[in-house]
Amino acid sequence: QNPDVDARSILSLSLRNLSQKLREGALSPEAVLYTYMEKNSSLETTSFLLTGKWLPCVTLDSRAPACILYRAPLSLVELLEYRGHDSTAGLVQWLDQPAAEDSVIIQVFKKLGAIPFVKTNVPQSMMNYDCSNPTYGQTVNLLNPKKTPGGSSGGEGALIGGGGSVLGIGTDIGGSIRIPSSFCGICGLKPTGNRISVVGLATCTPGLKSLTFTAGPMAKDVDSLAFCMKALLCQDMFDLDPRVSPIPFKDEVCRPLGGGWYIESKQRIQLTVSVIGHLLPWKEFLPCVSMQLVHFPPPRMGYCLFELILKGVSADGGLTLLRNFKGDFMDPSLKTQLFPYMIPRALRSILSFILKPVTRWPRLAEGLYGVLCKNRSVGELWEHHHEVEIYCKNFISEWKKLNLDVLLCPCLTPAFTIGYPGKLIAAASYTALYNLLDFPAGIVPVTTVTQRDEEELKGHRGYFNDMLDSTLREAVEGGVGLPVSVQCVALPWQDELCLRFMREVEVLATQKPA
Ligand SMILES: *[C@@H]1O[C@H](CO)[C@@H](O)[C@H](O)[C@H]1NC(C)=O
Ligand SMILES: *[C@@H]1O[C@H](CO)[C@@H](O)[C@H](O)[C@H]1NC(C)=O
Ligand SMILES: CC(=O)N[C@H]1CO[C@H](CO)[C@@H](O)[C@@H]1O
Repeated sequence: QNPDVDARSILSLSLRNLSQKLREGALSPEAVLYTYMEKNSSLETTSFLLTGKWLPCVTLDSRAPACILYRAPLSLVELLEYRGHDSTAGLVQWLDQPAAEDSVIIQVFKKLGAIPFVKTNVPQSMMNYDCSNPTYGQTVNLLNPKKTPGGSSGGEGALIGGGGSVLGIGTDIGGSIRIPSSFCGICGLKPTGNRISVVGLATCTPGLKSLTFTAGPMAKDVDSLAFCMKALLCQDMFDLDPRVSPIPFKDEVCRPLGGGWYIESKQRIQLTVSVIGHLLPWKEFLPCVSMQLVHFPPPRMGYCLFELILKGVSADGGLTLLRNFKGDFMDPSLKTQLFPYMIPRALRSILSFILKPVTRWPRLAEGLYGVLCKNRSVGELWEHHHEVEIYCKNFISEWKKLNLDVLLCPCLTPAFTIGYPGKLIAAASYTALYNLLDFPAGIVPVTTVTQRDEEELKGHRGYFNDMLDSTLREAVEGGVGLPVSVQCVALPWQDELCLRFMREVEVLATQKPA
């Protein structure tokens, strides 16, 4: 109803530029908010990506225009607690329990003048990278409705990818910011743990310590992520959550000097996708303009996946996770994934014993063994945490030997067909590795799937030519035109360096000849 408002130019601004125009009064806050709300409404009808309710965004009139995020409309993953609203993860048990308080991130956003205006959809229980639950339904990938937007922050991925939000906050315990960013062709950063407060973020697996749970920004461009990080890392957040490390954002970081890369480590974890071939030219392309990249195969990936990640996530035999489903419908997307937890205990040991020698499915057997193994004792859990510490120490010493600052590596890409993430939950190890290590890691889209990739995919056998390899092939079939992304990694607390590297990759991706 504002004919003089140029919606397209508003929707094309980065967070930094949008905030600047709002502060200067060059754009009216109402025009910006309503433009985004209108865009959202049109997206919602096609993909169910919102969670039913808009947030009450008119309460912030008193904020001074000097605030850095003055009247910038932002979106939030559903689990971020917002006073007076539910955070349910699509679980019936959690319905009708409105949050008594805003999460720390929301409190800081409000102090900075931002307007959190909408919450977005997640998979039931969050422990999956599809985006479906019986309460709000299935969110689809706007680039191809047969594909999932990824998860768990999948509604964010779809909304931002579709242009319905300039920046959103997602959460990540195994790839939940990075997988939807990759599947939807946007950028996302999983910061180092305890850099951004997670107070007021509900989780279905409280007590899980093997993987670090984080919250971080998702946006169309890397600069918006950096701008949001800089805004959030302020005294207000350090005061509200004294357990966050009070390190302000470093504007000046040297360009990364030493870079490493890997595409496949010839170990059992790596699920090969033919489009990963797109990344090969990158390791040759980067050095001419930017830096030398040296090969860095991550140490002992098979051990890392089965012994550290899977066993860590299942240390309680699935007890805590399953408790959330009591008296609820289980979303079909979760059935394959949660099935092993529902096998009676006695049968589990027998099954994993029988499955072990089945060479046709070596990875499946090992994966099941990791999950089925047991409900471990305290002593065993301590031993597990100790093994994780040793692995981190070794990983860092390998990294240091090569004088690396940053690492370029694959993430799950391109988007999977709806329903497949639950069958390929181990594939999340591409991203979960950096929750285990607690390194900052971000996603940048670099290219798209071509017809030729699709042809080559038909011959994909992987290293094992087993059920997981063929399931992966099916999952990425029919993906021509979908974004292909890479993952950029830095050492803990080097979030700024990670962003700097992501920015360089982003610039190269736009310059790269087709
Ligand atoms: C932001 O503003 C800068 C300088 O005015 C401009 O160069 C850049 O293209 C803008 N970017 C976006 C995404 O609006
Ligand atoms: C886990 O082990 C504890 C102690 O050994 C036992 O009390 C509990 O019932 C077990 N839980 C499951 C789900 O097996
Ligand atoms: C801002 C924006 O993109 N608005 C669109 C909302 O959706 C309708 C159709 O559903 C479009 O006509 C608008 O342009």
